[in-house]
Amino acid sequence: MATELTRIEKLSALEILDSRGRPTIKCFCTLEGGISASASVPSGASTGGSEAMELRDGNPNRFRGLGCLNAVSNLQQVLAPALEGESFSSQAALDHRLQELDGTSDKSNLGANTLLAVSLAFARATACSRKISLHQYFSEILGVKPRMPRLTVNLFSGGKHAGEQVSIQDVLIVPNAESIKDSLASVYEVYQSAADGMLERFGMRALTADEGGLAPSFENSIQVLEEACSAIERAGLKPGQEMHLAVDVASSHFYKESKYELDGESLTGQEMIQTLNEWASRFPLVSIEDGLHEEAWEFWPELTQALDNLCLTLGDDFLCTNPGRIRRAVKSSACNALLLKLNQVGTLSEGAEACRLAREAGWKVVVSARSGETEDDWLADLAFGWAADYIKVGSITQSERLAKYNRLLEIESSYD
Ligand code: 2PG
Ligand code: MG
Repeated sequence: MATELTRIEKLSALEILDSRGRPTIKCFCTLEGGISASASVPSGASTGGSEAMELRDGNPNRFRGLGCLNAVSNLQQVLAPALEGESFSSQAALDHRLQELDGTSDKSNLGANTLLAVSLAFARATACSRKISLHQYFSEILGVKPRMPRLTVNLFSGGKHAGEQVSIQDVLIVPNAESIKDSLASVYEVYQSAADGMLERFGMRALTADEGGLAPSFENSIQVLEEACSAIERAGLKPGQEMHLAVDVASSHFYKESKYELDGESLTGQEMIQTLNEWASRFPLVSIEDGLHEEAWEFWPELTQALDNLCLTLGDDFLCTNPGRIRRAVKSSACNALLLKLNQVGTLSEGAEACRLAREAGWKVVVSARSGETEDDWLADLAFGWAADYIKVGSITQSERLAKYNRLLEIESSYD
């Protein structure tokens, strides 16, 4: 069978705003035949040091340096002239060309945001032209059978997403339900009972953080985990049965001078592992994300061992969806689950490689949004198409998050 070629007719870009009101980039891709589609990219706040570079203008007089006009111009002045009129046999061929045009390993020339916008807009346009859904297109890239992920939903926020009133970044609830529809119904109950609980305890309805999680002035991390369990119980559900928890410790962000500054204490790597083991023994956690500093390679295998049989050891800032780091972590048994964020690496195909490596090692995969999101919903198709074990989108209260949950509902209903 001859390989089908997809010819790019036109590429253009626009600077738009994300859920924090910061600029990001949206790409429009038109293929031969006139089919056109767009995609926008998200942006993180608690980023890992090995993430591909997100290009920002750096002009302090405009969006405090966060503008994306240079990314837009790279797309329109560099990528568009190089790619318009070119035909590609696959997503991998396009992504390879994007990497080549950038010419750096960390995408610091044209920007990972610029490249990912093109990669995704091309994916969506190609899926449209082939009259298949985006998730089917994604699943073909990886050659896996689509499957609904389990939801992990931000309930309480701290760390960099909430002004650091408590050290840890997220406590998430993980419904154990048959469907996305039922999962969201039980998440709603727990979210509302958590909000009621916060009103009683703190005398005011808790303000929400970047991803819509509740962010009251908790005293310490244990209190956040305890309140999450109470909220589950108040909602009439059983923690550890109908609803589990997950935690994103994001510990690189409170690691100062070789110590973890957790809840007013200075902990060594060893003490941190001990603490996380205690949390996993006491609370119904399915995963602990970034429990240790992203460069503490020597301690990660020990953490994974300490959490074995209790919960997953999940790497976000630690791995940065970077195939090289994933290979190293597999080799040293440093963790057993990958948090996958496409903009950490820059193209769809490199994200697919990261996912493949994790699967080959027998790891679990969590497809994740960023704290700065747009109303685009490709993440839902990605999680389903790549058969992620979990999806991490944030809370259920802001439209940039709901776009993804609602898309999952749509996908689910199309399989009824
Ligand atoms: C994380 C993400 C999403 P950010 O740390 O997992 O919660 O945050 O996008 O700010 O890196
Ligand atoms: Mg994280």
